[in-house]
Amino acid sequence: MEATKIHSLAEFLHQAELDKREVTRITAENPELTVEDAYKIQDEIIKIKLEAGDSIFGPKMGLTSEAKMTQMNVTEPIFGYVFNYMKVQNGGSISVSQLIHPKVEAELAFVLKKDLEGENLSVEDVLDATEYIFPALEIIDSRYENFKFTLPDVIADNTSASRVVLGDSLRKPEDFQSDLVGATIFINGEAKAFGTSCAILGHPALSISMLAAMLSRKGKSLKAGEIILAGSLTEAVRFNAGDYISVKFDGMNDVSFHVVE
Ligand code: 0L1
Ligand code: MG
Repeated sequence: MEATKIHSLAEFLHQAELDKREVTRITAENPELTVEDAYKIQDEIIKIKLEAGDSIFGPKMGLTSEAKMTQMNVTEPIFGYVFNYMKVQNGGSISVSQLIHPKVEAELAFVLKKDLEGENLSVEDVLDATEYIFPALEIIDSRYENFKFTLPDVIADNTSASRVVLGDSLRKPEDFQSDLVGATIFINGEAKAFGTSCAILGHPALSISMLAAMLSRKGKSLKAGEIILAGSLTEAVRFNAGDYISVKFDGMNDVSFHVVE
């Protein structure tokens, strides 16, 4: 796909986020769009945001559950980037009027103490390079009508990245050698979704390994100090103004936010 087309599709999706407006998926008019083109559009959105003064918080993995991969007919997850403007304080508020049709996922985040590079890294390689693992909530907000998209659409749309709430319980990687962590999403005190860390590609460290592999094919690597969202333990749950979202993770403090108009 031509560079001018890549740029105009990136502008289109970036503007949809700024306008908080859902748009028709870009493959409807561009059915030839490949996964490679889609990552170029994502790169262009990142460039546009950086030029506008935004800064990257860290990478995120998406479609890490078997259910989502089967639904999208893929064998590999996808990745995108969380920006600093997307960060929300634990216990803080998220305004739905700033978003389109947000959903919340219970995730685990990794902080690296060493650079990670290459293909086929084992769970042990990843844990050995990890400083801490901590709970986080990802708010996804596809810019597409009714959250309906194909794989290239969602990659181009920076994997629906929208907001992130970071928990304050830092766990040592040793705790994740064999432990299964569960998480339950409560909305206004009612349990809405439950899942375990096993839902993230069998083990969240394998998600980081896959990210390292996907980046290494692009000549990139993961860096010490980087915070990475490994993927969701649960399905994504829609929320509305007036809701209070609180997520209980085994052995860690709750992560929560209020939803305001
Ligand atoms: O973070 C995720 O797993 C979501 C990736 C994009 C798919 C979606 O928006 O549902
Ligand atoms: Mg996610």
